[in-house]
Amino acid sequence: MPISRSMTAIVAATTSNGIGKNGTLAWRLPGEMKYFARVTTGESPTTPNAVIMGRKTWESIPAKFRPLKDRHNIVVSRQELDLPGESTSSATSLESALTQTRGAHRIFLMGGAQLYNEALNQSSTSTQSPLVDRVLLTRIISPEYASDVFLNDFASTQVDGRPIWLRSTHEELCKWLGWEAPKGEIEEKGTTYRFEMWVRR
Ligand code: FOL
Repeated sequence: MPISRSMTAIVAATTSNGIGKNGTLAWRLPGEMKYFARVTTGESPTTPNAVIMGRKTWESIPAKFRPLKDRHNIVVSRQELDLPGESTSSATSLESALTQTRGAHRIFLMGGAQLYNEALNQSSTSTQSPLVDRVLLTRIISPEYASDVFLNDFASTQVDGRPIWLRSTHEELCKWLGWEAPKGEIEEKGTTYRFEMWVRR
């Protein structure tokens, strides 16, 4: 069965595309985490959004925040999973996870590296509708946190000598979000970052 819906990947990455260390995030940025929660929850309580994540990402979420509230949590694992709560489901592949999102308003892929890279690679080689057609990237500008898992450099992907990912303007990001996100470099506890949006052409 062909996949009819695309997802938005949401990720925070350093300038060398590091996204985590020892099974968790390499930083603690409450303001950035609030952005993640607001974006993925959305503003439409009648039709919640879905968040799709890998098993290791699920396990990395503090137990008290899991399942992520007001969102349909779909966890991808080859093994059958026994998940708590009514707002959770398990899926054995990204494609299968997508078929379980039916009523969702927006669908977010929230990691980790294995799923991000699977989805972003597939979307660059397939002529079909891509699994991921938008990336909400929080670029951690400094410091360069040491990482042991990395996002592929999706932004450099070219097809026929042309980049397939284009960075949107801040205005386009806010329009898509439906609210005004902070523009430019944000400083939080000595860490500098920026909210970006990338879309597939
Ligand atoms: N994308 C971005 N931009 N930042 C992230 O930190 C991030 N993290 C993940 C995936 N995409 C991301 C995966 N890791 C929680 C914890 C870890 C996690 C994702 C979410 C979590 O506990 N979220 C709560 C917020 C709790 C709080 O306010 O501190 C939630 O309700 O979303």
